[in-house]
Amino acid sequence: MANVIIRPEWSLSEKLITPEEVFHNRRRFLRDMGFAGAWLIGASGFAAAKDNKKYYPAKKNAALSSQLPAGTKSTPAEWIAGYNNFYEFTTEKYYVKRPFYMDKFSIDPWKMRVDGLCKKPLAVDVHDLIGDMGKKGKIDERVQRFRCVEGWSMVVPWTGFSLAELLKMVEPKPEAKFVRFTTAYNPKVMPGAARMTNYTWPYQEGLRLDEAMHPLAQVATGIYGKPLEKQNGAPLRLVVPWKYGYKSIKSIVRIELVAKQPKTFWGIAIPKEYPFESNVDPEVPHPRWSQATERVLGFNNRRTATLKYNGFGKQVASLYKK
Ligand SMILES: Nc1nc2c(c(=O)[nH]1)N[C@H]1C(S)=C(S)[C@@H](COP(=O)(O)O)O[C@H]1N2
Ligand SMILES: [Mo]
Repeated sequence: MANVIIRPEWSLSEKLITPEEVFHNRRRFLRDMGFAGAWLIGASGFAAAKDNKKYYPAKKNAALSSQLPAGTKSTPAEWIAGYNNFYEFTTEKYYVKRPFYMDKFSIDPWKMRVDGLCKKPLAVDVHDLIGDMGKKGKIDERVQRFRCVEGWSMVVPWTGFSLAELLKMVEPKPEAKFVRFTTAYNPKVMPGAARMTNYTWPYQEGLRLDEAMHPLAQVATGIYGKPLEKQNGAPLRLVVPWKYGYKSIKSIVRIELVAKQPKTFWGIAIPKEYPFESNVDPEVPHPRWSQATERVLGFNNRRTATLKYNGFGKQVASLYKK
């Protein structure tokens, strides 16, 4: 994001079609698996992850979906699975998905803590948590235009549950005013994080508590009617559809209720360009480019007007009344 390369449109599609797989070294894979196991506790996930398949595809939630012109199709799945921002692995969007990166990144089991200023802190294997939410009927699908600060978007069917459902479980204390999110960090299997030492790892993000409690703030566990792909932030990530994509932190290991506004990965790196709030707003240009329009990827990169709050003004504008 700090070094955006604008490619000619033809190179986008050409690179997607050309398979550029790098064969991974099996011995190294096994060694790193052992390491990955060390930072994850708990082992109940294996059965649960398999059982959870029954929750996909989930029932559609029209009220929490983007209002798109009738007949709008989702961006072809190869795009969201093949053009990714996940700096822990690489800044090369087309390469994140490669087995070279993804095979060493193990997501089952996956321990996550929800703690801080709350009455009932939680430490769970997320596969158990997903099963729990599924059983309670809290998992739904929301088709939303996902807007990156770089000026592109994709129409994505996200499956998951409202973050509010999870936060209610831990009972936030009155002192809790913000929520901090943290991505897994393991330089052994994250060559980007290992190499780019100028950034402050792990990746972290934050929301105000009232934003986090809005039903549109989603914990996504699936995409295109299936469990999430690793490159999209499996096993569980945030999707905050009225904010720029970098707020939607991937592969979360900790959610913490806090009193003060937390620091964020991009806020630390380039504070002037990535403010904490970061609501989608066509009238507020990024310091280095306009935010008035976006290219909807997967449809000849058609340029479309960007909408305030990414089209969710009716639902969220009241959060920002002064
Ligand atoms: N941990 C982590 N989360 C992240 C990022 C990242 O580099 N690391 N990139 C962000 C950005 S800039 C965007 S646009 C989205 C991209 O999500 P996608 O690859 O699923 O489209 O993830 C966000 N979450
Ligand atoms: Mo982004």
